[in-house]
Amino acid sequence: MSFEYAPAPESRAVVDIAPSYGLFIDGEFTEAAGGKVFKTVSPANEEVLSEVAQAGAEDVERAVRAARKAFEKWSALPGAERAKYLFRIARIIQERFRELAVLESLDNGKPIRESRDSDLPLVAAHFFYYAGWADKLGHAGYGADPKPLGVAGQVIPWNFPLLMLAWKIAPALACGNTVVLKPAETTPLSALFFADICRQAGLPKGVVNILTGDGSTGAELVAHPDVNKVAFTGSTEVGKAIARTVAGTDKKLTLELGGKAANIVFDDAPIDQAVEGIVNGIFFNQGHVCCAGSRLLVQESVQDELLAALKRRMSTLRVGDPLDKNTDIGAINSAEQLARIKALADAGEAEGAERWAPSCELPDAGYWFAPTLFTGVTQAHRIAQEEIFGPVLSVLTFRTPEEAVAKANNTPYGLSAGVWTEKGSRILWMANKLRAGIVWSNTFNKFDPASPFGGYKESGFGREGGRHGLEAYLDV
Ligand code: TAP
Repeated sequence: MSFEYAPAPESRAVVDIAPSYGLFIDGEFTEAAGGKVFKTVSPANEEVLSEVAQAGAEDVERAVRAARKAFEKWSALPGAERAKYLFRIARIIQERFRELAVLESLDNGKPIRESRDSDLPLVAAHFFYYAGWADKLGHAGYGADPKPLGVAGQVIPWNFPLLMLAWKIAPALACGNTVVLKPAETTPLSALFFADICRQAGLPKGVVNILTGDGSTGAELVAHPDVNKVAFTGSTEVGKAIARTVAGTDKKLTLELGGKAANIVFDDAPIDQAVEGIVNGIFFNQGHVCCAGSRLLVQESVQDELLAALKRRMSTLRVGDPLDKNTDIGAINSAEQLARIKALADAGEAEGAERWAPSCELPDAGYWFAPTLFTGVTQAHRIAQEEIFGPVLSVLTFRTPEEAVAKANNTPYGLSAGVWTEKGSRILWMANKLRAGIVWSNTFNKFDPASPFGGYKESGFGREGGRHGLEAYLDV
């Protein structure tokens, strides 16, 4: 069955989206030098939300130059002064909370409950947290007077547009760097609203510059010779290309790439609690999460009981209108991403895994995918190895903790993992053995600005968040 989706006018009214936006360079919105623009659409109904400028090489040049010029004064400000701006930005984000949450759900497709209760609170928390560090850098463990790097070129993905911006911009500014940030092509709007917030906060011109564009804009930015630091979050493929570009230069690089996390459930785990953790692990943000618990490893003896409970719970999930507070799973971010998810799910079936999804109504227009479960998955299957980045869970089984560790570690990635058991000693043993930057126990997808986040292997290197997140933006 299908139906037509249209956002409720009252929620749409809290955000005023202009028909077009320019690039944000040196404190001003400006057209792209080449005059090119592209459209950004709501993935929930394919409605055009706005037209934004497409930055080219000349715009990258202008933005980097503005950031370089601003660096001199910004880096010389006492940390306490920089902190004032960051605190101000954090407070404005709180004041404009509803507007930003609705905007993010419109442009990205994520449920408003998540942008309201997860993304936006974490965005504000990040600015508050790093504002607190700005005048204490000498106590961060990197020497008495650590220096910033200069101009940071930052490229972010579409899954948590404003949160990824916060993860990148807040520590960079706290340390005294200036930034040029490129948001993803499919979710440029919240970064442009953030530019407006920088103006509202009176941030000196050129300290933050936002260049909307496509992959070529990102490539120009990271290759620019006057960029001192490159920070990238996105696919492993693009991350490798960026590493090649930066190789042989003195640019500092941090990469936060893909993941294929194992969510491991032992037979002594409280089943109902584990089911909630599994659902949150894979269906949060439509599964567009680098640390998503996309592989469920369940101990064989509780497999039947757990899967029955999981299917019951999945049958209650509501897919649809991102602006409806009761929605659990919103729209897939783009037609391309939907095609990727479909192709990998089809590969799962073709390779012999068994596919299951609850019956659910999906809207006619827009990009949608029902929450899906694969059983009978083997380690060689593509759905056990490749990042699907969608609401698709691959289930594998194990008998012993050693087998669970071996299977969990058997992917090219190493970002996160979850362990569900009553036994404290087992949690510690597993956390040591799992090759994952983050290990959650009896919970999943918990984030805190004070806690460092990052991976091993093809999940990238460098840490974001916490004291460790400062290191990426200091000359240490
Ligand atoms: P990417 O292509 O990696 O996009 C991430 C960011 O990099 C976007 O801003 C993108 O711009 C930009 N970019 C693209 N090509 C570039 C280049 N050559 N040099 C510099 N910047 C470049 O990811 P995607 O295509 O959106 O998603 C593809 C897959 O990546 C997904 O299916 C998922 O598996 C994975 N992914 C992982 C993450 C995380 S958080 N680990 C996030 C997003 C995607 P445009 O948006 O304009 O292309």
